[in-house]
Amino acid sequence: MKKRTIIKIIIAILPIILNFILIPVQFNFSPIIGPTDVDEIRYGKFKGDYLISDGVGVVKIMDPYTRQILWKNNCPHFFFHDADLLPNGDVLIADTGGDKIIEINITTNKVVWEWDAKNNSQVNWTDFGLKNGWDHNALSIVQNKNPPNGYYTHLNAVEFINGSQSGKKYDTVLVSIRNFDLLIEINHSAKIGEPGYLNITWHYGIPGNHSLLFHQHSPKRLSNGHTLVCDSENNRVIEIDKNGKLIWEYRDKKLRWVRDCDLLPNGNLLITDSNNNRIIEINKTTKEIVKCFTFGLFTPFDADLTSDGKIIVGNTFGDDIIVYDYSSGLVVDIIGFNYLFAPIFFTILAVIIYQIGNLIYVFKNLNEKSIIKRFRKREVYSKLVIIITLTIFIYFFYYFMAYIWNYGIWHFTESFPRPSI
Ligand SMILES: [Ca+2]
Ligand SMILES: [Ca+2]
Repeated sequence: MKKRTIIKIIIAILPIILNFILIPVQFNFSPIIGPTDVDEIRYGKFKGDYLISDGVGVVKIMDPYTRQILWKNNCPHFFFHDADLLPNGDVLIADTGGDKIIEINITTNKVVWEWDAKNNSQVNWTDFGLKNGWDHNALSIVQNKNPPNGYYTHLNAVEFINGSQSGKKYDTVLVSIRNFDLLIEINHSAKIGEPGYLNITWHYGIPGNHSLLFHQHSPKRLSNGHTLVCDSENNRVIEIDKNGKLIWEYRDKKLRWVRDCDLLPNGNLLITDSNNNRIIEINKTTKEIVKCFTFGLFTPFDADLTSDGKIIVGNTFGDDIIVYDYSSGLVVDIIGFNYLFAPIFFTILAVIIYQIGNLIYVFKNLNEKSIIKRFRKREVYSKLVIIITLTIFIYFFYYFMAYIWNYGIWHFTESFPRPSI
């Protein structure tokens, strides 16, 4: 086989090899790994920064402009899903791997409050189930603390609810327990020994009863007291009142695993349609899609509208946070490295290296006169043009990808309506 053919084969295989190397290595270098929930911090000394729940059990606060990590918890578990910054400055975390909700003081990095779904002295599920008339199937789900295939609770969301805003004398946290198909609200104010300590003050759903909820995500308490929740494996978003009555429903057979839904200031809903790799905004009344964001998305978990008019997305399998301009729909920033694009990136890099190698080969062992002579040849210029063009392309890689996607590719690849962008 000719030497050149061997080099060409290596160049073709190199991106694939690099990808295999990159995936484990990026765990050490990437600022974000498998992000789930990403919040813009709205108050306090971290105002404007992002609170990020990384899939590898780290919650961190990042300055989105400098990419500097300003804080991170140092008690990692395998899996965190969701975090909330509390008005007192602590961070509340849905510790999926530990079947717990924990509150961490940012200054001391110590756990200052916790609710443990596995701890009988904090919650007796059998008593709770019997009191609420659960059947044998529901009781057997909550009683099996070590299910053979997976987590006990897989609790996947926590939201702090200020009592004064909801007419209560105490604050609560709204928790989604995915494997129980259950939402609960827990008293967060009462301390150990005080009346009401860790009491479940509200709940919705029955374990195993999929007509109510089926592996839900991201419940939100609305200002009218209703609860908005993604009923993920039923492929719908529902709103229920405090008595558990279904008030509103958005069900579409095109939805695939909805995992986040926010009520926007204009009354529309921002929905993360995870397995369709898209964020949609729908009109709550007509249920029509009015906006759709897709660029670079790879099983996104959560999307929020920020105070400065951006949509920030925790793009779990893309290993990054994608930031869109809300009104134009264009990508304005990507935080982290999206290995979705790595094959393209490394193929181009390999071509550049190959062409540089070629150039070196052409000029090897030539004297000064012959070098000048060789520079007059068209072949040398074409190689230089390729190297310079591709180097510029690599440098502005994400901007080019964003441009190509926003203005072109989706016209051919997408079967969903995209009215506004
Ligand atoms: Ca959150
Ligand atoms: Ca959200």
